[in-house]
Amino acid sequence: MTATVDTGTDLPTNNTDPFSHEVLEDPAPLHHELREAGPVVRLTAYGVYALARYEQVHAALVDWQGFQSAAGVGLSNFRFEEPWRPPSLLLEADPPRHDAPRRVLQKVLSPRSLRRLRDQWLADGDTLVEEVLARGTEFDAVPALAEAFPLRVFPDAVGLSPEGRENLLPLGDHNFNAFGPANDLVAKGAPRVAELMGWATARCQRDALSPGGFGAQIWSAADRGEITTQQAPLVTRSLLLAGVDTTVHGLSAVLYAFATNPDQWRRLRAQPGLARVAFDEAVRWESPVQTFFRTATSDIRVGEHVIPDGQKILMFLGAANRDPRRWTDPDVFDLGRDPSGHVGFGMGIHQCIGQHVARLEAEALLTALAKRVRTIELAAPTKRHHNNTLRAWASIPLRVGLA
Ligand code: HEM
Ligand code: OVM
Repeated sequence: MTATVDTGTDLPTNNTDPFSHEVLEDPAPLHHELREAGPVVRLTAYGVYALARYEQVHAALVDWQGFQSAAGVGLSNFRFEEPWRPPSLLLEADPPRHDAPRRVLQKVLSPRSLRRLRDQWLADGDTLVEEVLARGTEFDAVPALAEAFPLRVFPDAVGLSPEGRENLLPLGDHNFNAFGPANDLVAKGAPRVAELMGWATARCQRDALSPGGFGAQIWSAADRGEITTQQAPLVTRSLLLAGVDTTVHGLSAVLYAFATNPDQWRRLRAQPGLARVAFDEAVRWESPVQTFFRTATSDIRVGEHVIPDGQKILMFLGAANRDPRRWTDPDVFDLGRDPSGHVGFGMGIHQCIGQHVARLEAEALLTALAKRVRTIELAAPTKRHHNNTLRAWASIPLRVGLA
């Protein structure tokens, strides 16, 4: 027995690079190793700490006082490094600065505020599915559905002007790469950063946003004094950076899940009201946002170890969402389970503010598909798209049988 605190001398270590192409292709083996190694693991490749078990990931997400976001939720530590862009007023802020932008965006994206979009989005789902099926019963679900649907409904809902919308996916892809290390994926996006961020910043100004949309509502909140007019474009920017690629890969995930689990597709068709549960189960199962970092605000105890003040902690949301300590048969996509409590949208004060938007998109697309399509199967091998943060698809070739 001793009163001295263990400073981590017997901390388990892992020297795998979680952002290597091998891990991005299939993160499951690393996730398993990290969960089994202990409640906290040192990642020697980057000199950071890692949490991969559900209990510790959840605990870190809800402890914003101990695990801060304002030093950046990527590998870069804003205490020492200049952020590559002005930080997000939501994602990369701690209370009290987080509070006002959060309140404003929460209201703009609330289930109540989304009700006026519902009928239109459901109709848009039907239209898109008709258009795709009119071209044939074999198609790549990534461009044809997972990209096409969010791009059809979301930019209009924001009130984004038409020019430059093709920038949204490359911009989001780079933004999510930039939370990782400066590897080849970041280098690939670098040549267009200034152009893409310049475009986004211009599109977030008051006069560029059409009346009634999410963007205009953010500006109205500024007029009411709920945030400053300097903050309005940055809050709007969060929609453009966080609102497209996430739903594209969330929809890809649920479509892949159904293509590879025909019994679950039959179940959805018998009970289309399961569309939202199905989407949440897919977000648990695939975790389209795989990781985010936090920074320790003091020496923080995790299990029998201490993470020193200022250290970066990588939270593996995808590993937590398949932790057998928390989930029965975690690798099984099952509409019969209750996926609530998954950390695929985060947890606590930063929990995804766009989750109702994402669920409405999924509901619209899945119910439209369930009406017209009796069977879904893979028609050719799938291809992953590698991103430092997103679990993403490049291609999901499908063959469907019509109802
Ligand atoms: C926050 C995932 C869709 C906007 C988050 C967080 C996660 C997440 C894990 C927590 C970040 C943290 O704790 O540091 C997802 C997934 C989505 C999705 C998996 C789709 C399946 C969206 C959409 C929007 C959006 C559609 C915008 C309309 C945001 C914003 C934050 C956030 C602004 C920061 C909130 C804050 O820090 O208070 N999201 N997201 N997300 N999400 Fe989402
Ligand atoms: C933001 C932002 C950007 C990317 C992701 C995100 C998942 C938020 O700029 O607020 O949440």
